[in-house]
Amino acid sequence: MDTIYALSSAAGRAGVAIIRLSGPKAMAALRQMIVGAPAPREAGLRRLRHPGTGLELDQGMVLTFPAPRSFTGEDVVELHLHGGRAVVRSVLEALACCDSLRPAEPGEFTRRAFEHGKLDLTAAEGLADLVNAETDAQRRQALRQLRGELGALYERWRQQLMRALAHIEAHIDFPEEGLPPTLAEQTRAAMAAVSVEIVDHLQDKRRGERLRDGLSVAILGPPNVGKSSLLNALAGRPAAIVAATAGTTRDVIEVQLDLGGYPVTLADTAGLREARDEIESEGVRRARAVADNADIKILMVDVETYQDVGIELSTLVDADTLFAVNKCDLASVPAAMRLCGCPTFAISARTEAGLEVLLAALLEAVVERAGLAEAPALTQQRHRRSLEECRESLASAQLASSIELLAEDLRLAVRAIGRITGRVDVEDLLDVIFGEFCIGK
Ligand SMILES: Nc1nc2c(ncn2[C@@H]2O[C@H](COP(=O)(O)OP(=O)(O)OP(=O)(O)O)[C@@H](O)[C@H]2O)c(=O)[nH]1
Ligand SMILES: [Mg+2]
Repeated sequence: MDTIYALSSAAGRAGVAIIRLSGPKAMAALRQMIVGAPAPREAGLRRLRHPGTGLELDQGMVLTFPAPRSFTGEDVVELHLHGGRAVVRSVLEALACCDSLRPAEPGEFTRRAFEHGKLDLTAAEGLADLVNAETDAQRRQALRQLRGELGALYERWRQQLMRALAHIEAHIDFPEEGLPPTLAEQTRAAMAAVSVEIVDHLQDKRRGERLRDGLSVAILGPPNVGKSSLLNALAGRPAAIVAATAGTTRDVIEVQLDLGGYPVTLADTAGLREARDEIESEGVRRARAVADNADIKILMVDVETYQDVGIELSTLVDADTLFAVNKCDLASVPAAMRLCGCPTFAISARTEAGLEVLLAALLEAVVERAGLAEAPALTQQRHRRSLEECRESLASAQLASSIELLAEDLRLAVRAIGRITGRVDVEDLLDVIFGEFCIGK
């Protein structure tokens, strides 16, 4: 196994930079650069020298984590340096001169941790999500996954199915005896129990994935009602052009918001109407596509014309819709009203009146769709696919005409779950999963 090294803190100028080494030659490399390694897991201030020239490179904290009690399960060395670009560059160059050391690939430290059983695949994904978390709710979800809550759930199901499989397999070895009715009954009950839990887990309306990826909120409506003005007010900056001319916005303009700890992509769209030219027509097509994919839609109408929502807008109404009646600084509207049966808010994008109430409703809608639940939620399409495979195999096992076929289906079900946590042949997945890690890059 090679010994690898990388800058583990962010690139660029900083107070402190951390370079990490992992592998069998990590300690030897360290000894070429310092005099006297500190005791394991104890920080020691040392002068770092170039192993070839002996020139001093920096002085910093050195930490060692002998295998297997380290992040990767290998010997790990951490160098806490002054975070200047030249310091980092010179130490990286010095490490390149050490025997048998090479720079780490993206995700390689975590991949080694996985390969040494320090974390399962869901925890490794949780770690990547934690590093990428932009909002508080994302952070909490990722931390739960890193701690192993999701992995433990899947492992429990896998164990339950493995137990059933073991009983069945014991009987395959003695076919003349046949499957005792009670065992057949118990196996079916065990499979049904796991299946019910999986179906329940899958029926989460993608909440974990939505929180991980961010929710999309689209502002839609006729031209000139103030859609871009609302986007700008919520973004707190003039992201979209606002003008009195109807048909100003042609493209989809997106801004990222942290809404009470939840990541939201807010999209402003072209006004929906019979387009006047080719560009506007494309804008309207894009607006409709955004409407189709949005998790939440804010349909906006003008206070002067709100009573007639129009066919175009009413076809977009569904359970994910809120209405905003804008320009309420110009005319008044009834205190409590519902357009097309949806929650409706009187606002003025210009004076910002009513925006707080609209935002509170939006946050409530976001939490309903992506809020953290009691049980850990799946966060990736990959988990969903494997769980669906597992459920299908269990359904097929329930209908199996022989004990051998039942065992085969059960084996497939166990394997499908095992692939989520990485317990079984996942070589094909590893490059994809760890290739996406950019920790320390
Ligand atoms: N009085 C008043 N005027 C507003 C309000 N919001 C927007 N406006 C004005 O309405 C006009 C259109 O605003 P935009 O935000 O560009 O409207 P839009 O819906 O994005 O329009 P298109 O991009 O053409 O579809 C501009 O002149 C704004 O200043 C409001 O709350 N009150
Ligand atoms: Mg606009």
